[in-house]
Amino acid sequence: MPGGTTRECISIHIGQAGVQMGNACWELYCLEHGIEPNGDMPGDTSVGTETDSFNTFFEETGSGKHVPRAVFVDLEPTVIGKEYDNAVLEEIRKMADSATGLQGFLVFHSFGGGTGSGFGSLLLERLKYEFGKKSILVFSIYPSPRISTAVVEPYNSVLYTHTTIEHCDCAFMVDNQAIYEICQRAIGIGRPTYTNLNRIIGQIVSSITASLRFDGALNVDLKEFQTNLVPYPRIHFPLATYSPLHSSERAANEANTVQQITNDCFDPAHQMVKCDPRNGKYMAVCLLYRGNVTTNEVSYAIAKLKAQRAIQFVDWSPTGFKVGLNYEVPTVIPSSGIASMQRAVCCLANTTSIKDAWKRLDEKFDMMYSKRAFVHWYVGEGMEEGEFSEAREDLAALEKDYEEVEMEGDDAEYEE
Ligand SMILES: Nc1nc2c(ncn2[C@@H]2O[C@H](COP(=O)(O)OP(=O)(O)OP(=O)(O)O)[C@@H](O)[C@H]2O)c(=O)[nH]1
Ligand SMILES: [Mg+2]
Repeated sequence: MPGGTTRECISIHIGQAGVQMGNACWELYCLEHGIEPNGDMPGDTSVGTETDSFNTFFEETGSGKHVPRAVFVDLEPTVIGKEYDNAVLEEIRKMADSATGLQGFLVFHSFGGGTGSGFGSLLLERLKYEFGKKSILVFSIYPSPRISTAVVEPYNSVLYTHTTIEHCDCAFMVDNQAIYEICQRAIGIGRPTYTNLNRIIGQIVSSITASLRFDGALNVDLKEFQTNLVPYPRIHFPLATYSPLHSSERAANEANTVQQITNDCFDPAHQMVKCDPRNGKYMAVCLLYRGNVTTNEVSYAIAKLKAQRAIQFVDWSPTGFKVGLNYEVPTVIPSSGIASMQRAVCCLANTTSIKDAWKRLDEKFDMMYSKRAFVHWYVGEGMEEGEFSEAREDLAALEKDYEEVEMEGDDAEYEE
């Protein structure tokens, strides 16, 4: 990386889900870069100069320790975040000040948690205000009724989304139910724990950030995710899909060819959010490969996939797949039960079908809100009831935005 500036990324982990996802991600990053738990990195030949790619995520101290550029925040469930945002922001400012070429922020949280949604939206607002031009990418846990959740999660999710839709540039929803089923079906874990879910999530986050942390053949930076994936500011929730994921036992029977893993990206069983892209239209597709993969294999796999499957794009999309290639072989946490693999792909696709996820959330919100159930708790904390209906209307508008994108180009058929 010539020039001497590092394109730093600061990760912010909020609430229980944000913090626990953070643990899984940083554990994996450390393994990938050969960084020991105490911060030593025997393979670092340039201690003191922060120009290697991994320095985007790790800061080097004077004594040669490698410290994550990350802030972890969790609050007691009853605490109102407002008193703490200055302190947290001060930490973030310090990190930003020590950066030479800050790219932006990666924020991790749950939609449903009080801290994850409440403090999360407060912080995003302040980040956007203070670091306006920097990219903000968010990883949001989407609530699943099957995995212990609080009844008010649909409220928190809708309120959070309304407050933050203008303050983040790109957000990846991670549906706990989808990951839970992947754990059961692909990894063979009967009753997955949060640790199991988080390790899968770690693999995906690692793939998305690999091009920022390693030198690669075809690199993608934070801004590029947005420019490639987000055609309209509000339509910024790409669907992530990952392959391969197998248990260590089953892995031996799987070929995991470039063709196979590429095909898997268009199979709902490998998606991080439950929705059916076959019922929607794609606006953009980004394929991030890592490991033993060649550009020729990728081109061939994509051509064959397109010939065999109807992947429907909106009219105005160039229908090309943006490809990222990283030759570093993927790493897995040894005790995770996830088989190690020679190659993997993470597909980020902006598809209108993700509106199904909003629809499900909105319906749950409506069921409770029609009875005004639990609303008094929020009013008691100083919220106005009007904020509920305002947020819900915004989500209805979001669903409509997706429908309009889907209809664009079909106009001719509907006009008199
Ligand atoms: N994938 C995953 N989901 C989690 C984890 N911990 C909690 N969740 C989900 O997050 C939601 C609850 O939010 P939490 O993150 O626990 O809450 P919080 O942000 O700490 O907020 P409080 O309500 O103030 O405790 C539920 O949907 C949980 O299923 C985790 O480690 N991994
Ligand atoms: Mg909590």
